[in-house]
Amino acid sequence: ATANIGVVGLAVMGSNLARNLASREGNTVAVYNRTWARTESLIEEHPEAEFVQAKSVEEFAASLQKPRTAIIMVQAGRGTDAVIDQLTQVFEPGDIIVDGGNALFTDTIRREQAVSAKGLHFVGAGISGGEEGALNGPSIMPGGSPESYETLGPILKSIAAVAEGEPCVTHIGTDGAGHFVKMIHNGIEYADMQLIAEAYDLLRNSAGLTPAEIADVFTEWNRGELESYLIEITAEVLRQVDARTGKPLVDVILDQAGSKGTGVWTVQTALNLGVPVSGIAEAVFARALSSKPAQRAAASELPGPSTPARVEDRDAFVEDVRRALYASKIIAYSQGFDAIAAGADEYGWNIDLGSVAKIWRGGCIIRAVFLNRITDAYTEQPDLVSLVTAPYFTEAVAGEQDSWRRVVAHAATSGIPTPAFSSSLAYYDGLRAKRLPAAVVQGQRDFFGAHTYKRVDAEGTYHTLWSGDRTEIEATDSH
Ligand code: NBP
Repeated sequence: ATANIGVVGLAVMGSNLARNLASREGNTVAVYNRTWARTESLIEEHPEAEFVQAKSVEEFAASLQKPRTAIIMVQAGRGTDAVIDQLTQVFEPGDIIVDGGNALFTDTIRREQAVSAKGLHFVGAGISGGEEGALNGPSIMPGGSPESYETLGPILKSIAAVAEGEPCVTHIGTDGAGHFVKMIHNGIEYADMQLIAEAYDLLRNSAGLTPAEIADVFTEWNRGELESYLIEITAEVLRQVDARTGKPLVDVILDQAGSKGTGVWTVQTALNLGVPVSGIAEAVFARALSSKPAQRAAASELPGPSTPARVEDRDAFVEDVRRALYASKIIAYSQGFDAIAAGADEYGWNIDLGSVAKIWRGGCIIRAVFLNRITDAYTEQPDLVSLVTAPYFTEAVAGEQDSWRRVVAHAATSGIPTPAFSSSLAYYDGLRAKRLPAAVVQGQRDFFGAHTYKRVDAEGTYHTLWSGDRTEIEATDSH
C-alpha cells in the first residue's frame, strides 16, 4: 500500500480534487471510478500527476495505507450510498470514508450512524468552489468525529484555498454539521446573487444605465466594502458581448433561473427550525417565479404604477443602491448565521460561527472581504444573538438605512421587483420593533381556536371567553 489518500468518483469534481491532492507535497493519491474509462482518461490527460490506479474497490482498498482515507465524489444520493456500501465491505475499523459531494445533511447523519456502527469513521465534508475550486483550492467544511479530523485535517489543509495565510478548512462539528453548513453557504449564495441581480435591475430599468455602465459601477463597488467574488464576476457577465448578435450577453440569456436544490433545502430546513431566512427564501422564490413562462406571459400586460418614480440624480441613486445592497447583504448573512446557530442547537453541534466565516473567505462562491467583519464580530462576542446587533454591523446598517429605505420605496413606486431588498428591510424593521403586531395574531388565534396568550404584565397563560361573556380566565395548559 502506497497511497495516503484515495478518491472515488472521477467526474469533473473528483478528478480535479484528485489532481489537487496529487500536486501537494507528501500525497500519493489512489483513484477509482465505477467506469474504468474515466480513470483511464484522467491518467492519460494528466501524466504530470502520479496516481495509483485501481480497477476495483478491492484494489483500491489494497492500495491505501492504514488508516485508509478515501474521499467520495460521486453523484449525491443513490450513487453515494452505493459507494459507501462498497467501501464499508473492503475497509476496516478505523478507516475514514469522506463524502465530499453535496449531500443533504440528514442523509449524512444517517450514513454516519450506519458507518460508525461498523467501527469506521464517516465524514460528510461540504466542498465549495465548483470545478475551479476543487482543482486550485476549495473551501472545505468537514463534519465527523474529532478523531478522524486528526488524520484528515492535514490532508484537507494541504488542498484548501488559503485566505490571509490560513487554509479555508476547519472541523465544523460531528456527523451532518459540515454538510449543514455547506447547505447554508449555498443558501446565502442564493440571497447574495439575487441582491446583486436586483441592484442591476434598478440601475438598468430605473436609472437607465447600460449593462457595460453597470459593469463599471460594480467594478467600482468591488473596491469597497462590497468587494467579493460575486460582484466581480457579475461585472464580467455584464461586460460580455454576444458574438452572434453584438448585444450585451445578458440581453440574450433567457431570464429563467435554474437551481440544483440546495437553496430549497436551506429554506425547508429553516422553516422546520423556525428561522426567518427571508432573504434566502425570496431568492429561491424569485428563481421559481422566473421559471414560470406561462404565468409570466399571461400577466405581462397587468398594469404597473400609473406614474413610475423617476431617477432625478443618477449618481445619488447609484450610491443609494450600493448602500441598500450592503445593508440587505448584512441581513442575508445575519439570517444565514442564525440558521447555522439554530441547526447547531437542534442537532447538538458545537459550531464556532466565527471560524465558519473565516473559511468562507477563500475558495468558495461567497468569498468576500466582508467575512472578516463577521469573524471579528463572533470573536469579540461569541454569544452574539444576531449578527446585525454586533456593533460594527449595527453602525453599518445605521449608516445605510436611509438609502435602503429610499431604494425600496423607489422600487415599489416604480414597479421594479426587489423581493430580497424589500424583505430584508422588513425583517430589519421587524427585528428592531419594540412592539410587533404579533399581539393581534395571538388575539385572533385565541378568538377562533382558544390557543391562549400570555400577558405583558403577569405570569401565566390566559384565554378570553370570546363566545361567552368575554371575561378572561387563566388557562391551565395550552390547547
Ligand atoms: P456527478 O455528480 O456528475 O457524478 C458523476 C460521478 O458519479 C461519476 O464518477 C459516476 O461514475 C459516479 N456514479 C454515479 Br452517477 N452513480 C454511481 C454509482 N451507483 N456507483 C458508483 N459511482 C457512481 O459528478 P460531479 O459533477 O463531479 O460532482 C460530484 C459531487 O460533487 C456531487 O455530489 C456534486 O453535487 C458535488 N459538487 C459538485 C460541484 C460542481 O460544481 N459540479 C460543486 C460542489 C459539489 P461513472 O463514471 O461510472 O458514471
